[in-house]
Amino acid sequence: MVLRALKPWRSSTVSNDMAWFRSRELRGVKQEFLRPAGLPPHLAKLERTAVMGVLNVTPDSFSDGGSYAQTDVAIARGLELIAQGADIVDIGGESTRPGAERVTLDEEIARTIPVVKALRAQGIAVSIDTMRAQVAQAAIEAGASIINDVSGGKADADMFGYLATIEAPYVLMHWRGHSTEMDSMTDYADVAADVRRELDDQAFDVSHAGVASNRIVLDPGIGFAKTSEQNWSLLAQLDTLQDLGYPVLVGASRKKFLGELLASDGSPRSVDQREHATTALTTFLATVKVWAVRVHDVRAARDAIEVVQKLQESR
Ligand code: PMM
Repeated sequence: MVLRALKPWRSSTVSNDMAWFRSRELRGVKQEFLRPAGLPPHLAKLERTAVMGVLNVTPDSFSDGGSYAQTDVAIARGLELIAQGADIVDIGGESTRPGAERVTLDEEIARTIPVVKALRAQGIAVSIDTMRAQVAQAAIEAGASIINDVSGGKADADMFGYLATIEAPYVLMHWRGHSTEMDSMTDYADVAADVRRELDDQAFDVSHAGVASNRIVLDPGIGFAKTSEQNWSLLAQLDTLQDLGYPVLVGASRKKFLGELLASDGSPRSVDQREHATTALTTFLATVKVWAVRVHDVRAARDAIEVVQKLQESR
């Protein structure tokens, strides 16, 4: 109760003062590279933007839905992502594309956990893309290293309590509601400021639940309760979010706003023809030093990141 009453003071005074201070530095392109605590050793040493390869073990995700729905095919795809340069394989068992219905807990566990186990057995760093505390727990017990929660703790009241019992990094994404309703939740006074405030509030709540704040990664939630223009505004003002001082992850790969940008004859560019635009965004994101990008084509992302790194070292 008392903390709730204190929250507006904390958000508007401390954060905003820090934001003013840090954004002056940022405008001079002096963004620090930040990564979360609790990563496996090889990722804790990485001095560049990490590549999280998408592995949706679902029949209906917008880009790769159906391709890896069988366990053995999903495992083979995870190995392929690593061979192509992924640092982390992000395993999801529930589609979050607009309009998607929820899967049951049992189904989500049946889809994801065998894949987590098999990839861990090969020494691969795995994140679990889930909104459910019970799936997060099953995945951690099977060897997952990172929890990636697109609901930022809003879909399951048990998530923050569970997180307080483990040490893994937590990707806290901006989210306003489930896939069936999110397209009607796009009212913002100022999208960058509003997303920043809503994420800051969730980060405060998860810290208050007992999760060390240095384990938290923030994600603007590209495509979740946002119009295309709002996605562009958010990306263009990513420093507003980075100002909060947390590592940032962005998942923009092949999303609809890219298809709409590249539309011809009134039709959005098809999902499989959005790769160059995705890579252009990865180049931008590596330049502003986000901790990680979540992508489908990991080789293209790694190449873009190598180029940015070389340019930075060659100054
Ligand atoms: N997007 C999707 C799924 N999981 N996780 C994070 N952290 N950030 C995202 O933007 C994100 C995500 C939906 O995209 P997909 O259908 O390609 O997996």
